[in-house]
Amino acid sequence: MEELESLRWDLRRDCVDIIMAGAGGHIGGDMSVIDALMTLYANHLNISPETVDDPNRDRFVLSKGHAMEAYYAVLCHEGYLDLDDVKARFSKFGSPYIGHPNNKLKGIEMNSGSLGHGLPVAVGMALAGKMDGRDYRVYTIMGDGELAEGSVWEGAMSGGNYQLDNLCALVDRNRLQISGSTEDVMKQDSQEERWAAFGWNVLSIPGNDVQAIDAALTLAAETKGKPTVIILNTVKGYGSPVMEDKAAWHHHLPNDEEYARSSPVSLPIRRPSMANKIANRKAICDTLLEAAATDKDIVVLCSDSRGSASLTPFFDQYPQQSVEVGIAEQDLVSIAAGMASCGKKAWAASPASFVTTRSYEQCKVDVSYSNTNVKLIGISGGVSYGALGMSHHSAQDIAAMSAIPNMRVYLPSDRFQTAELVRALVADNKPAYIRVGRNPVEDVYTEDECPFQMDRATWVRRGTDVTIVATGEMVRHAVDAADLLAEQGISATVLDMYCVKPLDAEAVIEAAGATRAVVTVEEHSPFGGLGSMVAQVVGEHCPRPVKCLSLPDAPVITGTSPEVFAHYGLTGEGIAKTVAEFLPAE
Ligand SMILES: Cc1ncc(C[n+]2csc(CCOP(=O)(O)OP(=O)(O)O)c2C)c(N)n1
Repeated sequence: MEELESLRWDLRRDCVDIIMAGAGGHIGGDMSVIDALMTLYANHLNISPETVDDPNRDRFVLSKGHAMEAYYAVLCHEGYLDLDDVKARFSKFGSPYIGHPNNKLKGIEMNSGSLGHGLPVAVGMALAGKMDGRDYRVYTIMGDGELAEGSVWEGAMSGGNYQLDNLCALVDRNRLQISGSTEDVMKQDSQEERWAAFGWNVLSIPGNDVQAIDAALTLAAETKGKPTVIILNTVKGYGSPVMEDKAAWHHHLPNDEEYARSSPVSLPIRRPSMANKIANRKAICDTLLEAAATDKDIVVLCSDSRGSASLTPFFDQYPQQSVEVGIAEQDLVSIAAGMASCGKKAWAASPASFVTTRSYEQCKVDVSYSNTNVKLIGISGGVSYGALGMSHHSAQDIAAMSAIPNMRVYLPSDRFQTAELVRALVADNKPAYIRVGRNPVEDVYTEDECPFQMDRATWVRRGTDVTIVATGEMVRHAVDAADLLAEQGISATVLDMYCVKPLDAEAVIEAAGATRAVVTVEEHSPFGGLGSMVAQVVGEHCPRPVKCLSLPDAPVITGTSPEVFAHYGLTGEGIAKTVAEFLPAE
């Protein structure tokens, strides 16, 4: 136990160094949970790097997957991974060390990152163990904000129902989530009563006290006839005077001074550069603020996502027209639909990956089929979450949302077009999905010159050799490609197809008809998106060779958006190269 008392500080230092080396991480939640992770691995899990395939091994699922840097520190200490290698490659281009659990790495059982999955997965593992007569135990750790996800309580229900005494859930009750205190965002008290009502054995302990954690885990293993939940009453950012109990440290890269106060080890600091550009999500907030000044029916809903959606100013200025639902994307969409059915103009914002596929049934039935006036804002779309990995990328959203009847799908290219689009959508009363990226983007248009017609593509360039149809952030790259092609004597049309659905087929037919080939560019999987839709139109109305540039049908390589785009040829240069190679001779 004495050894663990000193180890927990070493692990914290490793964790901070991993974050510094990778230029970012979920440092606050790493610090609150690391004592439990360490104690679990050191004293309770019957696994080792040599037994990762043993069918009798204990299983662990990190449900609050964003605490990955803490998990890396523990896995390295336990010999599954090499600390120097993790530090050298965490979050870097092409690295397997992403910001969430990746089960291609030794010792990691399951991928996670989308909150609310760990407990039901752990229930499945525990059930399988019972069926096979094995005596392994299953553990999962969740965040307290995460408990707003309904799927957690579906898991709690089945764990209690099946009396899974081989199952132990731990809740990192640090009382903070992204947008502030859990009790302000979506009340969680009393955790003890909630779990007990689901038939669980409940232990509530000081969650940064190694002895208490160790004793509770022993008690859980001795408890028969029901699963155990350990409520770890922790402090977010525990151990560092600059971080403790501060929501702003949820995801943060310490500056030099903060770093010196967080950890004694010094490392060169790599910070992401922020060019002087504006993210499209900011344009959404500005335009909604403008519209809400005269329209009290506009309501904005967020799922612990108001900061990432740049919608905090709206919540501050119009608290009566703002609704926080906590980390509960399905609830978000259904509540928005219910409000819209009572006359509100509901704008619901959440990461694109979650508001589309996690809430798909709600988008389909409550929004589209019921024809409610809900505008779904998918933020941080495509690969803009970078090294946070596949769980956070939305590479299927265009296909998924377009397949729903009565759902329109828009990907504006820059801030000026975003503002025009939002103004047009405020004025209508039909469902729509708008996807924007996370990062600042270069302008395609100007304040004075942003030609915009609802549901009509914008002709950014008119050419005679090739038609490039692009959407969202890819439009800027398509324009750059057209400029490069012009230097080679190739004349390109660029269509900004911000309206993927309804697709402006007329523009596609006109452009394709005047050129020899069509190239589509999108930040999406190769199937069911812009490329598929354009190819359908071209094939039917004016057959021409079509080349579709997209992300691959495979896990996307780790990297920042620019690195990923460059790797897959989704840049001005890459697109120009493809066009030059692909364009048939005259
Ligand atoms: C389904 C889903 N929705 C949203 C997110 C984005 N997200 C990542 S961490 C986080 C806050 C988590 O808060 P909490 O569970 O309290 O974790 P902790 O404070 O311990 O870090 C959110 C909203 C996500 N990863 N998954």
